[in-house]
Amino acid sequence: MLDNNFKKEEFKKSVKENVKMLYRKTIEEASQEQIFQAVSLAVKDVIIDNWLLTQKQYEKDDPKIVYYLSMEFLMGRALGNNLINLCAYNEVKEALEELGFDLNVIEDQEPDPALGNGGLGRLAACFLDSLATLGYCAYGCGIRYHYGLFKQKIENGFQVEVPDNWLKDGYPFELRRPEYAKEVKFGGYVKVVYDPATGRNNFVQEGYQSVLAIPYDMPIVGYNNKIVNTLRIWDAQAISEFQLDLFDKGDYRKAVEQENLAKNICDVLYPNDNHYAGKELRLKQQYFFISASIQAAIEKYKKSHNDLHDLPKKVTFQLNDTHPTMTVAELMRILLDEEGMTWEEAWEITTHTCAYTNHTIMAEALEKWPIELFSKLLPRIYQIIEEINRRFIQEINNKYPGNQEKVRKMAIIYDGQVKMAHLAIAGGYSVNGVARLHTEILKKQELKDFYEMYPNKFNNKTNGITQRRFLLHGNPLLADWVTDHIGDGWITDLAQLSKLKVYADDKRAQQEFMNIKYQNKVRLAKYIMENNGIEVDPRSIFDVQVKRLHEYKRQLMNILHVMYLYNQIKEHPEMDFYPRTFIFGAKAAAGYVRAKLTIKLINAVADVVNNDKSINGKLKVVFIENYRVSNAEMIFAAADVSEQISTASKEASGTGNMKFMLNGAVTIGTMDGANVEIVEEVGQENAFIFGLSSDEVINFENHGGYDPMQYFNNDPDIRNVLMQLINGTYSNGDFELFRDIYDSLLNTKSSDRADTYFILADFKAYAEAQKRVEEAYKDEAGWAEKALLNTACSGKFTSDRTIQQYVDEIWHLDKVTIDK
Ligand code: DL6
Repeated sequence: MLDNNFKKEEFKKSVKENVKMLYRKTIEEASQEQIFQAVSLAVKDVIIDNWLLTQKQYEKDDPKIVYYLSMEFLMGRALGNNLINLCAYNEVKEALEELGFDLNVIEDQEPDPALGNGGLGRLAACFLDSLATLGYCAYGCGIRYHYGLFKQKIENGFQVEVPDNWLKDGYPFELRRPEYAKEVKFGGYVKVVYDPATGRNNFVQEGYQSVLAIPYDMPIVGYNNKIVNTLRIWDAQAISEFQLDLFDKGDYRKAVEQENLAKNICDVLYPNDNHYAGKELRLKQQYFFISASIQAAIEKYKKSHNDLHDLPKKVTFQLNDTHPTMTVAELMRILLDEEGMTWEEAWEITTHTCAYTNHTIMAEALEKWPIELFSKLLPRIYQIIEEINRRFIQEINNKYPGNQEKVRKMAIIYDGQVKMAHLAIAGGYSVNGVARLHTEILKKQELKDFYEMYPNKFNNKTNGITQRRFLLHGNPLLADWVTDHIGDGWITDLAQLSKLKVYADDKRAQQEFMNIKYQNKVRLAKYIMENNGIEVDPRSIFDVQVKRLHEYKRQLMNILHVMYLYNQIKEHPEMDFYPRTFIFGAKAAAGYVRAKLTIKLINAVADVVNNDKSINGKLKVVFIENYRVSNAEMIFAAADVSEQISTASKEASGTGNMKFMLNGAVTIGTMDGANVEIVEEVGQENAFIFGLSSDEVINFENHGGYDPMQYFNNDPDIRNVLMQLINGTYSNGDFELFRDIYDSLLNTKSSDRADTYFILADFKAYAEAQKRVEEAYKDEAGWAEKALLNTACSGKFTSDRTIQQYVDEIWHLDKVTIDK
């Protein structure tokens, strides 16, 4: 379908014109990168018309707005996605072919904006896509990091981090908006000034340093509806550049300090996933983007409304985890100090405007800021939080008189720390988890006391993903096949995929489906050859685990199992074994030593196994360098088996699991996160489930009784594999290289329990489930049916469904359509 604004000949003309204007070149002389810039500009031109239309419509309809506040937006490349959502992908492909260019190659020129770490940031990006597609007025608010998540190089099997200078050549899909700049204040002290006119004390921050927050807007194009929402990311600029007179007044030191503050704030994304590092700069980043975003939101609201008491009817601030929790205090500050409201009025508004999503139960990810650091950097905000805390403790005391234990567990400030999750819960009207099991664990375990106090705030919103990127763009062959069979309604209504169920046992459909999978495997095999120099057989089972590297995700269990299989093949060369390619992709946080060592282990095993001619290529191991959104799309499309093997209870939801399922991969996994709901949709018989349940894990954690040594002593297969970690098998005779991993499984060196993530407890069940995978794969028709059913049953996992639930149950937004 061709968007009305999109005329092929005009488009070609505009690309040529852009090349001329930007580079003083003819199209024949331009490089692929220059063509990318010129094409993007032409596409942006179309988008901007729709952006203006959307703005006009919003001004007219005055819909309620959700501000999705997030430290991370893992957007991935924009060009292809924008073309898909403009319904102009094929036309532009054709136009470029006529000009002598290949759209895929042009798309590859785009830096992959990696302003996020993993699931949490990518979820935010999917949500923006769905919000625009469903016609809801939404702003993403975040930070314009100059360096996104590092690029990963693998050198001698080790991860090396390379800075990601994504802005180096300029980013065509952003618009600088200096006219909307906001001042953000840090440090200084709070002066109390009595105002006899009102009889109130005013709180005035003095002696502070300022930074100017400059917004950059990125268009978020809805699918085929002309709606274009905005992702607003803030950059920092020194205020002294605007106030050169500071130098004249001799306040040189302050000017330099402000300059430095501005320089550092947006430098780099912290590369931690599910881990809190407690760095002062991170706290600055948080307040910086929150203060700017909330100021801008209030200013916008006041332009067309005159009573701030009605703010909750028109605005929701959704906090993507605790990182943006400062919103609660900043909104209070504005309402109290700038709008002159009473505490009660301000609190009533705030607690009906903020809502919080929890994305993890990992203790190490919980944000707790030392009060010295907090109060020094943000004196007024800290003061407000102290008062929130004082009143909150009063509320606890009223409800549970004399129960100091409750206060200890629930206070916002306790033990010299500000607990951000507690502030987010007390200061908002909704708390949600991201999969049913996760929400239940929050209610019964992690946030039990809060649930008891505010049961009505708690709700579940199972995550989802956008099919526009992860099927329509990432897997065009399958997308076309689906459309041929059930029409194209699935693009905006994924539940329609269930119409495919009737084809599950249809021989021809099965063959076509598996043939598409095969072609996608060939495409990935080519990528692997070009990038890793490893030859893999597309007829082998592609067994894939791609996600951030974290101990709880248990990539280690996967590679230990590969070592076990290799031992089996070596010991029993005659054994019937279906060829398997184990594919990994994962970045480890730069300071996460054990995770990085696991990457080295995977590569070390790959070296030995891939080069052992005696096993006739039955087993291959590939570690794909620099796993990111752009290569992810290709990887999901090519997977047969989706590895979702986290320790039960630890993965809040997972979203990769959904992307694999959509693309017809079959899950091998634990009953964790959204896997539970995936199995519910597709049926136990179409997945391979194994391992401890979340209740069993939690029971061990609470009551002890887990002894990994018992598995080592009683199971020779496990013992063999573990001994190979310390006998040089995979380290050219170096006994020490992988000792830390060995120790982590068997020896308690610190206060941590050995084998924190129950790898040895689940190992044999995992191996047995893998055996079932192999048997099932040998049955071609049976496997095709399973694979097809996975696609057919994945309708629930669209982010369109998730967003509609947020809208119905938390945000209550109004649907907008662009007037014709
Ligand atoms: O909700 C998105 C995503 C989940 O799918 C993952 O299971 C979960 O691990 C991830 N959580 C985080 C938490 N980070 N912090 N803080 O990334 O969220």
